[in-house]
Amino acid sequence: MYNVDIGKKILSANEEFALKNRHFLAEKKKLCLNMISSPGSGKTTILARTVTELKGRLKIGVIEGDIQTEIDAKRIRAAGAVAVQIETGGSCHLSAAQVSGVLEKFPVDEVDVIIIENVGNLVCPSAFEIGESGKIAVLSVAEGDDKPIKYPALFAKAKVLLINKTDMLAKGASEDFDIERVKADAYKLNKDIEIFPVSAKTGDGMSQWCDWLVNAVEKLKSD
Ligand SMILES: Nc1nc2c(ncn2[C@@H]2O[C@H](COP(=O)(O)OP(=O)(O)O)[C@@H](O)[C@H]2O)c(=O)[nH]1
Ligand SMILES: [Mg+2]
Repeated sequence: MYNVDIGKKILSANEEFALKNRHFLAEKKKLCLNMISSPGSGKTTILARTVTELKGRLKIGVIEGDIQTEIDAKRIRAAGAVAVQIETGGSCHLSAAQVSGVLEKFPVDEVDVIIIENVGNLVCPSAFEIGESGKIAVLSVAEGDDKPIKYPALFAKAKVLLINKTDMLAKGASEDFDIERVKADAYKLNKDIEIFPVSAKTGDGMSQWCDWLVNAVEKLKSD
């Protein structure tokens, strides 16, 4: 049996592409966020509302990942931002190679930040780096407050957690969803995570998330 240690980590093909994307984006000083959640928690609605709320303040470019269809990219374009759709054709997560292919033709210089909406899934997307500066987790109140402890990987890695659909709580729907429990569980996994309760439908809480985004872009530019 031979055990050869060449003292060098061998990167997977995905890690190679993620590194390439990271270098490309770092050279251009562009913030790139990887948005991850279950299907239907409100990623596209949050993004469309963020584009509208930050019009004139921040230029957002979006890469949409879905198994099939251009529906989400069209929704983002309708909100006024550039959006490119990746259809994974069955894969439950975006790969760094797919993102690399899009970045080659994306108008990166014309935007301040790129947000990538990953395929709706709480598990696989958090296991594959795509060259992002950080991950944004979205959890809607309709999904139950036990998700951070049941799916810890995403919440442990995310820079931001958006707790969406808070309007439902006000209406008495999902009344057993305990926001304080979610916050406590998320902080236990990740003491630095920033948590913003929002309603992409009513706009409640969106300005705090938008301010965080603007500050994160400014910080990267001045670093
Ligand atoms: N009540 C409520 N519904 C929302 C909110 N955000 C999104 N939705 C609805 O949730 C559904 C899924 O939203 P979508 O943005 O497509 O989720 P995605 O699959 O994560 O991109 C749509 O019917 C949205 O209108 C919200 O803040 N409150
Ligand atoms: Mg979507």
